[in-house]
Amino acid sequence: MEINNIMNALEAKHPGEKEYLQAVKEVLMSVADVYNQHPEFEKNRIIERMVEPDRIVTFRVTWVDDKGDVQNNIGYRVQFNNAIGPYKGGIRFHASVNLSILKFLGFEQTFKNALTTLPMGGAKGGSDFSPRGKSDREIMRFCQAFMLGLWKNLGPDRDVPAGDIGVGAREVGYMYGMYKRLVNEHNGTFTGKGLDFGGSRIRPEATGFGALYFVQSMLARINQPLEGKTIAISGFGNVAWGAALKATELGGKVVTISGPDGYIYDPTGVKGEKIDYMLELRATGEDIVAPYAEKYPEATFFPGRKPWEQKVDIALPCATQNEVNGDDARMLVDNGVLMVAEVSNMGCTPEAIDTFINSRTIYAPGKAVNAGGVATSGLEMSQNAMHLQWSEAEVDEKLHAIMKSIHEQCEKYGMEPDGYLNYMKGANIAGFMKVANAMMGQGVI
Ligand code: 2IT
Repeated sequence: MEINNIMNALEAKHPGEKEYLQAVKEVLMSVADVYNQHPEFEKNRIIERMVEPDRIVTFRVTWVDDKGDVQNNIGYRVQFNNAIGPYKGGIRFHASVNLSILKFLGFEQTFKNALTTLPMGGAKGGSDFSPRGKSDREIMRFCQAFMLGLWKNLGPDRDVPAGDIGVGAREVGYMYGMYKRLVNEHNGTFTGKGLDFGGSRIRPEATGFGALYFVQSMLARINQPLEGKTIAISGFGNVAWGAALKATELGGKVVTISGPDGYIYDPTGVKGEKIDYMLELRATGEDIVAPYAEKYPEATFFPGRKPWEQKVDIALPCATQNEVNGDDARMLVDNGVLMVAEVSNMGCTPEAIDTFINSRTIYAPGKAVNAGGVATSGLEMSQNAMHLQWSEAEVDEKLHAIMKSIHEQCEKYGMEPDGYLNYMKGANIAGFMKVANAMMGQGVI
C-alpha cells in the first residue's frame, strides 16, 4: 500500500489518538522515498506491522492514600516492537497519560533505540496517576500497586522499564523493589536504579549530557563553539537539570527554565548552586518554578508564559510533547535562533518543525538528541548482565561515542540537495532502516 493510504487507514482505525497519529505521520512522510525504493518492504507489509504495537497491557491500579481512602488509576504498558532487542522504554506518571500518548512514545522509542546502536526494542508505559502533592508513602504504595499489575510482563530479556516524566530514581527503586519480591530474582529488570543495587553511573545525567554532546556535534558542523552561547531551556526536571549542568560546564549560558506555572529568565545564568536548586524545587512535589525568582532576585518570573519569546542562540525544549508550537517557532526564528535541539520527546508540533525546516533553521528531533538517556540505560543492562559496574569515565566515553554515531547516522540519511542537514529526515530514515531490516531478517511474524 502507498504511504498515504497506510496513513489514512490508520487514522480511520484509531480516530482521536492524535499524538500517536502525529508521531507516525512524521516518520512515514520522512521514509516515503526509501520505502518506495524497497519493494520487499511493501511485499512484507513492514510499515503496516511497524505502526501497530506488538502488545498493549492495561490494568487497574488500586492503592490506599494517606487518609485511608481507596484510589483507582489506570496502568499501561505498550510493548511496541522487539525486532532489535527486548522491549525497552520509560514509565510516565502524569495526569495527562492516555493510550495515545503512550503509543506515540513507544513508537518513537523504537526508532530512538535503533539509533543508539544498542540491542533494544521499543516500549513505553505509565499511568494517569499524578505525583503532584503526594507524600512519599503514597508514591511508594502507588509504585507497588503498579508493579502488581505489570510484573508478569517484564524480565531482563523481555521488557525492561525505566523512568520518564514523574518517574525518577525514587520511583524506579520502589517499583524494582516490589518487582524483585514478586519474581524472587535480582535480575536488573529496570534501569535508572540506585547505584547501590545495579544502577549505572551517569544515568541520572545521561539524557541532558547526551543532548549537549549532540549539540556539540551540530555546532562543530558549522564551525561554531558552544562557549558564550545563550541557551533557553524549558522544564526543570531531571532532563533539564542534566542539560543545564553540561551546557554550563561547556561554557554556555542557560538563561531560562520553566514549569507548568510559567518561566524564569535569569540574565546572570542558571549555574552553580542554582542548578542544584532545580532539584530542590522538584523535590517539593509542587511542580512550580516561581520560587526561583524569590530566592534569586536577579531573575524574573513570567507567569503562564513559555521561554521561547526570549532571544537566545540555542533553544532546548526539555519539558514535554508539543511544547513548541508554530507561533513559538516563528518567534525563535524571527529572533535569529541558531539552532533548536529537541530534548523532550516530540517537543515540537508539526507546524513548528515546518517553520524551522522551511526557514533552514537547524533543528534536530528528540529521538536523536535525547537518545543518550536510553543509551545509558542500555549500558546499565550490559553492566547488570556482566555483574559489574563501570566507572564514570567509562560510561561517559561510551555515551559520547554513541551520540557521535547518532549524529553521523543523521548526516548519512538527512542531507538535502542544498546542503541543509535535515536531522528529522536523517534520524527517521536511519532508525526505520535498522528496524525494517531486523524485521525482514526474522520472517513474517
Ligand atoms: O524517553 C526516553 O528515552 C526515556 N524516558 C528513557 C527510557 C529508558 O529506558 O531509559
